[in-house]
Amino acid sequence: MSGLIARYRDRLPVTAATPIVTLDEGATPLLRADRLAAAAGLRLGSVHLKFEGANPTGSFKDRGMTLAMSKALEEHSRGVLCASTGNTAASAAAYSARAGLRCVVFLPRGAVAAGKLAQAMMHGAEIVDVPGNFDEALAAALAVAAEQGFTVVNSSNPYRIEGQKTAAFEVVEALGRAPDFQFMPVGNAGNITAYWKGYKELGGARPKMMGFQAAGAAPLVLGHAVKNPKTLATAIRIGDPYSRAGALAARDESGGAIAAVSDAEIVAAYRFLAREEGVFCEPASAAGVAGLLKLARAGRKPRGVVVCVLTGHGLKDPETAQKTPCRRRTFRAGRRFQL
Ligand code: AN7
Repeated sequence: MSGLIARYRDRLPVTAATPIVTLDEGATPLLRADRLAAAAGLRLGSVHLKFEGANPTGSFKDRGMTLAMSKALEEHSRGVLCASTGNTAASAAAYSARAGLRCVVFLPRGAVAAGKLAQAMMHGAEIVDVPGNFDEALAAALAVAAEQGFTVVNSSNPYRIEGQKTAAFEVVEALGRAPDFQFMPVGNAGNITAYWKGYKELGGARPKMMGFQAAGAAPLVLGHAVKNPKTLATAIRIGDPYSRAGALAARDESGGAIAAVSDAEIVAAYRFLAREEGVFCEPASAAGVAGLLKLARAGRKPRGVVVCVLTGHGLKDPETAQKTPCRRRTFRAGRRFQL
């Protein structure tokens, strides 16, 4: 049996009776990123990218979804439900297709990238358009699920966090030690909570957890919810994170920080990774790298081994990608073409 439940069975809440729903998620690349290291003024070999876009549906959500869906089947759930900025919906749709469970996704209208919506549709999820933002969609989803007995597969589901903590195990296996710093985006704050749980369970050294929110959607930086969150990084356009407490604990217990980066900084990091490292992630995923470059520019360079988590694949959001400047010409037959 493949997949991360098989690999980490002894550290996950499964039994012989749990039917495993898997798409062989996890085991994603940890890539050395020397051009990024150079751009940040850090030692070559010290910066690595955990490319979660290599998961089966193109995001880290698959780590939590394999476990959440397996437990939903074990518990004879009627169906699963989530609110989503897109990636949770895409992952829930794929895993519920495999499980044979009904899947309902509450989506903030007009705020989900095209690739993610396409995935949810293809995998047969039922889509509920919410005229409002993600926070409103999540409140609606939680209320409907509680009333009608559906399993919520947002990161309020503890199995999501359990599955996602395995990414920390993989980072430590690949490096042979824990990194000194981990940079990552923060939206609903489940993932930073999960990584921190994973590092703590391993015992030993732990990284300082460096979380980055988009400046227009930075409730954890401001210390209060944001009513109308705004950012081009739609995955993290979240004003009232569910796992706020987990994120603040990760920050404080690790001696890390949660800070904001502007959309311009996110886009610059997103393009840099694609052009200089050959790694195409979605805009939200570049927030951690944007944070690393911003701190380095301010003379606050992290010392030691750095891991940046790239949470989702760039193909998720073709609209943003296609706004990137590109040298493009028309070929005319019969005319000389100068390279
Ligand atoms: C690419 O899919 O919230 O801090 O509904 O898709 O654990 O929320 C996605 C979040 C980072 C933030 N990067 O992670 C959803 C959703 C990408 C994401 C995050 C998301 P959390």
